[in-house]
Amino acid sequence: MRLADNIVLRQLEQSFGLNPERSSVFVVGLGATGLSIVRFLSHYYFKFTLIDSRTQPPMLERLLGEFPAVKLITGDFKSIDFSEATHLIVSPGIALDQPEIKAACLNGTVLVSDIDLFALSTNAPIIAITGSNGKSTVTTMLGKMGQAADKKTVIGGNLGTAALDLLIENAELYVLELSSFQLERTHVLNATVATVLNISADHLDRHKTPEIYSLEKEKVFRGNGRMVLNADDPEVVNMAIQGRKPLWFSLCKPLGFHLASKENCDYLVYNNNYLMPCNDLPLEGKHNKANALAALALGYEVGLDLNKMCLALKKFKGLEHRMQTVVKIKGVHWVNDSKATNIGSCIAALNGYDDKVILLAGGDAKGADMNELQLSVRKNVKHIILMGQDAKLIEQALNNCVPLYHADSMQAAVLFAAKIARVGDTVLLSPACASMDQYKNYQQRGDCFVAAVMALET
Ligand code: UMA
Ligand code: ADP
Repeated sequence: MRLADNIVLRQLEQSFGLNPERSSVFVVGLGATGLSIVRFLSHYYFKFTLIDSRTQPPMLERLLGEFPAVKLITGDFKSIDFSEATHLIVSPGIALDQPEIKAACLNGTVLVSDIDLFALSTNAPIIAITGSNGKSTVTTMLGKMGQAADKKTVIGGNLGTAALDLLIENAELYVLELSSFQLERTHVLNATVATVLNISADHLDRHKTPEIYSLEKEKVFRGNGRMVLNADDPEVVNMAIQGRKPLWFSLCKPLGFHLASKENCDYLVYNNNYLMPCNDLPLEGKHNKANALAALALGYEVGLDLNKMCLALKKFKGLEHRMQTVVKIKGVHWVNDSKATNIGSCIAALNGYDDKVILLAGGDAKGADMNELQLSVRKNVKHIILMGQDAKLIEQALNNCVPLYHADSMQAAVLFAAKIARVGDTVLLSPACASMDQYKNYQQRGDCFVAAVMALET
């Protein structure tokens, strides 16, 4: 439920000293998050100034349509006087070490996130999901599970719809996907149940070291809610907090939600209860069994019925751009895994195959150490075709472990892959890199791959 306005206002004052009459709020960033914050602050009649470093921020037109009188400043942060602000609400895309933001915080300006505002506005249960990979898949699985259990379930956050735009009167369950960027600036989440699905290096251009990245993810457990932890990931195991007995999930240990065999068939199991055969999961890959176990554990902690959750899993066919079979042409499988934007997801994809993969990879490596790819590439890949700004970096890291080629466009990469592929091979786009060096986003990159593959048929 959305809390009554007077309660929300009292909580904002108590937690952050935020007050519509006295506070001068700077909202930094006009993307999806910025617009949702504007809607929220306007609802409570706050005084605020909106700032974006871009001259044409993406939500400008919508903002002016909804709030024609809003005070908006665009341009370099250097030219903006942040000293007027009592509070800063900074969008996740903006690094907190920007000199102007850092200076304001050092001078006592209070930093608040959209997730903080969300958490103080509802008393419905919140499931909070983070990790390096699988967040969107598990968030969506839980959305389906909540629906199957007849609960008004609302999903979003990093998944797409900004958290504050999810607030509705009759919500019975919120499922939030949270990124390290969102968590680093969040103070009062206190989720009913939270998880870190796994940790592999990502976003090191922003967080600088793997240790800092991991600490930001761990903030998902702030508060005193239940913890769901991956028993197979040593970094996640270390996140267990004394006095808060975690519920585990595991692919290889008989703990909490896990896998076990019966009559030569693998099952998803909880407490000796064989919930469903793994063969009934429509999703490919071992990592998706881990995702299903995590989703079951999270749903269980908010009281969803196990049988209804299993029914939802049986129907869930997965999200676009994640290990999606595009087509089979002349005995060659073409698979779109454009959402593999870091090393961990690319390795998970490769582990699902034998050694007959032609891998298309590359893009913006975000500061990651690409040496970690070498083992899986050596084991599962027969040719690799590299694209994008960090192609050379990957080439150096792979140290000639497989035949390697460069392509200057997706079309060229697909044409070349088609030329060298043999019956039984899989051509896999799983870039291990972000897409923004060449595309608007991973969806556009995946669409471009699919279009190039489909053009082969004609
Ligand atoms: N930017 C500027 N100047 C500004 C403000 C932003 O250049 O003044 C740039 C940022 O550097 C960034 C881009 O604009 O490159 C978008 O940033 P934003 O904070 O305005 O983004 P939003 O539109 O609010 O979207 C954000 C999340 N984006 C990021 O964290 C970069 C979305 O996740 C999320 O869906 C949305 O809030 C709603 O919660 C996207 C994402 O790429 C999918 N997330 C990363 C990931 O999944 O790896 C973390
Ligand atoms: P996220 O939201 O964390 O980016 P997604 O569910 O969108 O996660 O999947 C992103 C990529 O990670 C895809 O390439 C997908 O195949 C892969 N992936 C999904 N779940 C896992 C997992 N548990 N471990 C490793 N990789 C995974």
